Amino acid sequence: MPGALRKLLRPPSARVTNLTLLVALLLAFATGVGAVATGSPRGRWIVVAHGIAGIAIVLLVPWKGRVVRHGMHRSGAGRWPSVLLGVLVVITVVVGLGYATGVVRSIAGQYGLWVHVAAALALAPLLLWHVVARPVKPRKTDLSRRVLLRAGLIGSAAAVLWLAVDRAVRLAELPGARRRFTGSYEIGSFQPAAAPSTTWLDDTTPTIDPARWRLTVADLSGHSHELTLADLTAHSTRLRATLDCTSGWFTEHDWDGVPVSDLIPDTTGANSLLVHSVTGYQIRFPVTELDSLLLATGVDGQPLAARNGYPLRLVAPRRRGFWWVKWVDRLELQTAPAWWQPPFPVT
Ligand code: HEM
Ligand SMILES: Nc1nc2c(c(=O)[nH]1)N[C@H]1C(S)=C(S)[C@@H](COP(=O)(O)O)O[C@H]1N2
Ligand SMILES: [Mo]
Repeated sequence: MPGALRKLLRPPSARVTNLTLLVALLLAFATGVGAVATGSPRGRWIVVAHGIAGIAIVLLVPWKGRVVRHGMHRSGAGRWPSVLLGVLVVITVVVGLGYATGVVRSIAGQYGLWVHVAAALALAPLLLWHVVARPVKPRKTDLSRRVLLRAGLIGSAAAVLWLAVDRAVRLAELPGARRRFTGSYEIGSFQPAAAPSTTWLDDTTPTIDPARWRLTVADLSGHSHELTLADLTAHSTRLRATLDCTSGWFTEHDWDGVPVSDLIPDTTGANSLLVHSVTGYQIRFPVTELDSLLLATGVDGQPLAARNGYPLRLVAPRRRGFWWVKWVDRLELQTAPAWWQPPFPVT
């Protein structure tokens, strides 16, 4: 091994190790959130970046191990939360890899990805505390050539390992090889009865009397009109689209319904469309996207099931499942921009 490379691979100081690991964790966290937000193939890179960041953390284990071994000799009040943090990182990484390869797809009846995300969310406050409790002040030398080269080396090694894992999964024909670019697994496509049903947090399927239900369509000036279910089914068209839930599954169907732009031909002055559910769940779309949206009354030639949004649900191709509002009762043009909302629903 050339001397320069050997020098690079020599464990760095504790502070450089800690800072590198912190950067890798922050990258994994940010790209993880990005991975569950993305629904279009253009966002594939963020899912790949997430896998690479996760593997980089694994590569840092030997270096961090040295730091931990030294730290454990000193007893301190902060030890147990730190141990818990370490355990949560290990769980997050192991479950993430189990899910991505398809080796472990569910844990205790939960979708593996859900467990992965829950562990990652639980470790976030601990990580924050961990760094606040022992602040590592960045120094100018942290950006030295050696440190940057080392970071580049770890990043490249992680990328190569990610590719190797990806190839191995394909060669071994593990379930992970059949995933979509978002990392999700297929369930019940073109078979509405076999398709899953879920809610974002704790919404429950409402009981809706189709004879009394109306869709209210409101314009910018507050004027509105109402449509019955029969009004909507009279103008049905078909759209093939994939519902891809952030809990790690997707399902493809032919959705029957009315294009939103047929109901709202004129968006002059508006920036967004608020799509509201009987349950109070709501989400705002940019008006530039209305042409791609469908309000479905049926799926694969059958009426929608209550659990899947009967009588009316939104179909939002290239958006993740949480945008596909179920039990829609109101469409409202607004001047507020579409980004003027939490990045994920809060209801
Ligand atoms: C510091 C925290 C995290 C670590 C260390 C981590 C690590 C990992 C690892 C190692 C994988 C397997 C990747 C592969 O081999 O392709 C993975 C997959 C995944 N993780 Fe995370 N993750 C973290 C946080 C999150 C968060 C916060 C989210 C979402 C909110 C998330 C969402 C995902 C998704 C969607 C996948 C499957 C996609 C893929 O295969 O890359 N992760 N994670
Ligand atoms: N009103 C309402 N619509 C909703 C949700 C919800 O909780 N309430 N959950 C969303 C999420 S997270 C997903 S993945 C899809 C699930 O649709 P499905 O039950 O037909 O599979 O509905 C979306 N629409
Ligand atoms: Mo979802």
